[in-house]
Formats: sequence, C-alpha cells, structure tokens
Amino acid sequence: MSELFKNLENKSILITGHVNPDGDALGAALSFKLILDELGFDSDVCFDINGKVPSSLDHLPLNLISQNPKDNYDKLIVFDCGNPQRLGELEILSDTASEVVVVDHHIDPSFGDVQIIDPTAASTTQVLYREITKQNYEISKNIANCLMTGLITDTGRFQYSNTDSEVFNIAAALMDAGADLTKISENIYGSISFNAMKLQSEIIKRIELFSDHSLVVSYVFQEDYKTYNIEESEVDFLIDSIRLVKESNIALLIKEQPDMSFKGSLRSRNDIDVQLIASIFGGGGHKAASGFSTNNDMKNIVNEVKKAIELQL
Ligand SMILES: [Mn+2]
Repeated sequence: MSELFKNLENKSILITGHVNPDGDALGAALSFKLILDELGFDSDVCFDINGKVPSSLDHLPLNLISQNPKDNYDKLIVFDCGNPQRLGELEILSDTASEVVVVDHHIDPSFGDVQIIDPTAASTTQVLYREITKQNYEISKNIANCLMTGLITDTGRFQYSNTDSEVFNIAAALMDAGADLTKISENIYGSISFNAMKLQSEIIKRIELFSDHSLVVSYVFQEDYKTYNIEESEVDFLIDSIRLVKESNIALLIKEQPDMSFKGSLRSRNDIDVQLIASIFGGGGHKAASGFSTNNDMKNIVNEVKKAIELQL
C-alpha cells in the first residue's frame, strides 16, 4: 500500500503546496483532494496565494480551494514544495501537525515525516500518479485533467529534458482516463489576453542579450501592470517568450514587486543549472527552471547571475 494512503482515518487533513502554486502544485493537490472526496475522507485544500491564480489554470477545479484554513490539522499532505518556508503563511501548520507527508520532485526536500520523493521525476503529478496506480485506484476524468496539467506545465508541453518515456506513458494513460489535452494546452499556452499580448511586445523591446554569457534578460515594472491593466499573476508566460532567443542558453526575467524588491525567473536549456544560480539569492526550483526574490537592484541581479554562470562555464 502506498504510504500516501495510510493513516487517513479520523484525521483533520490539509492538502497544500508551495506559495503561489503553479500548474503542478495545483494539479497534484486538487487531484488528491478529488480522490479523498471520492474515498470519503474530509480534507481542506489551501495555499498561500498572493493575488489570484493565473487564468491559464482556471480549467482546474479551483472552487475546491478554501480561503480560510483551520488553526491546526492532524495531518498535512504537501505537494511540490522543497522546504517548509515555501509554504508561506501556512508554514506554521507544518510545525503543529502531528504528521507531514511530502510528495515532491525537488532535490532533497528538507522536511516531512513521510517523504515520497523522486528528483528525477518530471513533475509532482508524475510522482503522485505512481502512488495512485500502486493503489489500483481508478482515475476519473477530472482527476486525469488535474494530473495532466502538472505534467504539461512542468515538462513545457513535453519538450523539456525531463520528458522521458514514462512521462508519455502516463500522459497516454491519462488520455485513456479522459484527460482533455487540447483544452488544457489551449488554456495554458494559447489564451493570452489582448493586454498581455501588448505587454509582451514591450517586454520583448526591452530584451538584452549578453553574448559572453549566452544570457537574455528582460524586465517587468510595476508601472506596466497599470499601463496595460493587467494582473501580476498573468505575466508568468513572458519568460517563455524571451527564452526563445537562439543566441541564449539562459533566460532571466526580472519583475519589480510592489515593495520595490524584485523577483527573478530563470530558465536554462543546456547544462547550466539555474537552481544553483537562484540559490545565491535564496531561491530554488529545478535545474532548468528556478526563481528567486531579492532586495538587490536590477543591475546587481544581472551581474550576480553573470558571475554565477561563469562559475559553471
Ligand atoms: Mn513541480
């Protein structure tokens, strides 16, 4: 029996994942919520979310997310989250719970009484899928859509180097279970609002190429959200536009925050490990995709990233 399905009786259960959850964290948490509902176990799903979930993920059953978690839970089931700080405001609940189960594909998660972890897996939904099949649990169409969302987003539509034959086998099984690949892909990658498209052209105008480091950088400022009347949660796709530059291997998008600090998104398409680069700012993620927050200024961020690239050349 999968560890994930043990000790669920008579427990108050919180299902959660990293702050500002992406398609993988949401897909894993919501599919597991649907399973617990079907099995008749009570649970809450809650995340620390600044603002809104991006509309590119609104095909997921976001209505299952509760806004107000209880003060404490017996058990936390945490998806796609490498350390307790990444739970944001919910971190306290991982201290008070008597059991924390972590299901993840980040390298070496630093917490969890039970860890179901495979850093070689492409997505957390892939790790979760294996546990579900161990259980011989039949996957419904809704669950298949949630699991597929994590698979699509964390493999960049089955294109990143983490895409292996197991990923396609799981995707095929999810299609058999009714997952709507076309609808999910359209919502995630083919539905950019007009304003966001205009903002994209501005971000592309600002792009800089540092040839010596095969690095492209662009910037999003607070002012842009006003000018283009767009939510901050709607600009995550911009990193995918700038990373297309042929002369670059590393892409960096620097986003100004309301408190004048900055967030950085990093992508790599060669052996350079952007998790190592993000870690100099206290951030993290994966080898090919990572992020960080910092109070450093923009010039300093670019310089630090260049230095970190040099160390890996
Ligand atoms: Mn993930």
